[in-house]
Amino acid sequence: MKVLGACPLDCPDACSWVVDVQDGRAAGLRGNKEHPVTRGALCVKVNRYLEQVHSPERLTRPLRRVGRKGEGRFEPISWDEALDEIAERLTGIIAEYGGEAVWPFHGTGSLGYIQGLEGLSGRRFFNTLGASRHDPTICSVAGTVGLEYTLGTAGGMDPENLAASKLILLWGTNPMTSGHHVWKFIQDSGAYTVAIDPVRTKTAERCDEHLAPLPGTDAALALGLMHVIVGLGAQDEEFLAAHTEGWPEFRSRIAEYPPERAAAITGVPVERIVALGERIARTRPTAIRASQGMQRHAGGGMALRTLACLPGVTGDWAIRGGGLHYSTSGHFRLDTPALTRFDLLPQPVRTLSMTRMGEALLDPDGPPVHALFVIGANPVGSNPDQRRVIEGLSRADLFTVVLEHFPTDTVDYADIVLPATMQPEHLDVLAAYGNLYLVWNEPAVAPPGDCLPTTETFRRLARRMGLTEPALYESDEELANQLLKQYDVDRLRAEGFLKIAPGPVPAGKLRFVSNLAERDGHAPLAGYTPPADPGDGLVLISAASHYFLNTGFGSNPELRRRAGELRVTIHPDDAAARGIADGDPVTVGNDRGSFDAIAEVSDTVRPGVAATPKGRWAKHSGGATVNATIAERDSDYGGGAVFHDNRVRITPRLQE
Ligand SMILES: Nc1nc2c(c(=O)[nH]1)N[C@H]1C(S)=C(S)[C@@H](COP(=O)(O)OP(=O)(O)OC[C@H]3O[C@@H](n4cnc5c(=O)[nH]c(N)nc54)[C@H](O)[C@@H]3O)O[C@H]1N2
Ligand SMILES: Nc1nc2c(c(=O)[nH]1)N[C@H]1C(S)=C(S)[C@@H](COP(=O)(O)OP(=O)(O)OC[C@H]3O[C@@H](n4cnc5c(=O)[nH]c(N)nc54)[C@H](O)[C@@H]3O)O[C@H]1N2
Ligand code: SF4
Ligand SMILES: [Mo]
Repeated sequence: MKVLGACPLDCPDACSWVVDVQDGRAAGLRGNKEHPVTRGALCVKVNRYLEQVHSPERLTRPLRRVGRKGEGRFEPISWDEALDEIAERLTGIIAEYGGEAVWPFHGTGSLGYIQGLEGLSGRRFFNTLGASRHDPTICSVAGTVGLEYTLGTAGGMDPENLAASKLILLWGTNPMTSGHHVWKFIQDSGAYTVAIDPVRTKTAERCDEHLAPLPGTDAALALGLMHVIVGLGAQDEEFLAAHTEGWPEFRSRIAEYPPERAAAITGVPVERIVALGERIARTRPTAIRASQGMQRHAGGGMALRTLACLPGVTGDWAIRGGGLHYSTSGHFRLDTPALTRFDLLPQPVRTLSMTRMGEALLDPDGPPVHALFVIGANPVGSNPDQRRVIEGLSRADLFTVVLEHFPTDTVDYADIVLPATMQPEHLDVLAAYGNLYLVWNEPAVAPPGDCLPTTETFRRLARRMGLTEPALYESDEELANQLLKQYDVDRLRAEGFLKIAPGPVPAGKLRFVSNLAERDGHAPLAGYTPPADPGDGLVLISAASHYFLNTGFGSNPELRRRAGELRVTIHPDDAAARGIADGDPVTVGNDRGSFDAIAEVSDTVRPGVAATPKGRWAKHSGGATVNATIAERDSDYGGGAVFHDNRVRITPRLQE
């Protein structure tokens, strides 16, 4: 039997897949050939997804902690025991401290709307209790807000239209690793491709040209390019007059960034800026494919905001194959409020930011958190300021429940662990953020052991606590129908995917001057905001690993073998200055923390920059990963994280 499903992982592509079920077991998994973006192919990670599903390491029983927090010693218990204990602890905590002492911490392990982050699975239950809100700030919010200021939407262009582009700027994005299906459309276009990335990534290797700016300086580069374009008189006056607001002010802003100044800020040679500016000036349509990488900086929101102005100056927004693609999420008309039901909150509650977990657990601005539910997240591995996160999770008075598939670093700090179903075992719906398809995931097989869908876990917990709100007991099908009111659910379910129609971009006029930004307390005019880490040393970029998905797959034996030992890449000049040779053991650190790695001396990173992949498990890495060095500091817009705005010292590690 073949069953249509969807990849739930935090990846722009949201592949449609086909599960081959034999004797009630998922025996095969392949990409859906019918899906126009998946085109039959998954990826190096998800080709091994069934190894994960059938892994002997998989958590299949509820567990109760028996050792110290962090030790990772547990005993299996029944669901009845687990639910009784959770219900009792929650009731006590809420009676003593109020509902806001409860924090449902949702991560990106699954982006599903029914079981995962996008519908904040379980949120109805938490609303009934009056729990704190959770703001998933860790990934893309700064760029989203920045684009909304300029465009009135973060939706952007349909990436399938990249096939019609003549010039494509791959700006702070590494799709060959972080979502490769878009590359087909880029390849089909035959366009001239330019990678703009401090690191010569797998993507940059494939491009016609590569510019390596200093991290966090992209808006200055964009302004320099626009300076060249306007200097040639290549701005689209008609588009500017009809579809934009604030052009005179923005034109003055551009005038502040002649190529020489942009070169001084970005470290890109002036002649390269001039040449690329000239190329953009004469090439219609030009498209920008940007993604989340470049906005993990103090000025990350502003970077996307200013980048989205560029196709406004050239008029590319009006041409098929022109514009900017960051995320397509803004185009889906999904009724998430119907899923999350924040109207069930008995009173207004505070919001806790995902990226500020250390602060929220140790030094809260408001009442302390006493009960933490970690759902599809691995904050020990993925959050900034690992040492403080661990310190917070180690609090003896914190009651922590972790819903998981694998014994992650975070699981080790749980009081109760609940085993969750994996994608072939439950119903879900995905909306891609790198294309315009909804994808349906039909349950294909029964779960192993005692694993339960997240929805069912919270239905049972609600019953155990005697909650009477009917919305807490609706089935997964009912939830899906409520979410998808605007779409043909029967067709989606039958065919496995459905392309939606995008809204207009820009929505209304493109705003070089944004009232919304001003209202939020930000500069009204788009511009450049420099990086902020005040430390010395090299800027350390910790971007997507080719072999892991955040910390997911982090214990898969074959992927670990292929990823090899943990390396930090340093430019030969920077290595020489520190007496470091290729293959040397080094310590990478700053005032926040440090981790150990092997030096890879290579000019794939520009001078002043070092790179190491994200996603390693602390318990495989001597107790600390790159996230020990990252500051729990907000980016400019939306409280986003600043993973790549991180200065470190790299020193040789003496071996005994
Ligand atoms: N294999 C794999 N795929 C993934 C993930 C994974 O962990 N592994 N993660 C998934 C997730 S959660 C997300 S959000 C997406 C993210 O996907 P991407 O947006 O591709 O994010 P990153 O990998 O953080 O960064 C992309 C590139 O930005 C570059 N970069 C960093 N700072 C700057 C800067 O200041 N300017 C410029 N121009 N470039 C900069 C980095 O060197 C990197 O090559 O990928 C998803 N896909
Ligand atoms: N240094 C550095 N750190 C980063 C980044 C970076 O660029 N550099 N990028 C950041 C980004 S973009 C993101 S999105 C975050 C991600 O941070 P997190 O949201 O913490 O994501 P993961 O580390 O993948 O952890 C997800 C966990 O969910 C589990 N899981 C998967 N599916 C399900 C499910 O259906 N139910 C349940 N209960 N669990 C499930 C997986 O086993 C995994 O352990 O990491 C951030 N961390
Ligand atoms: S991780 Fe991305 S590329 Fe890989 S199967 Fe999932 S959606 Fe497709
Ligand atoms: Mo992300």
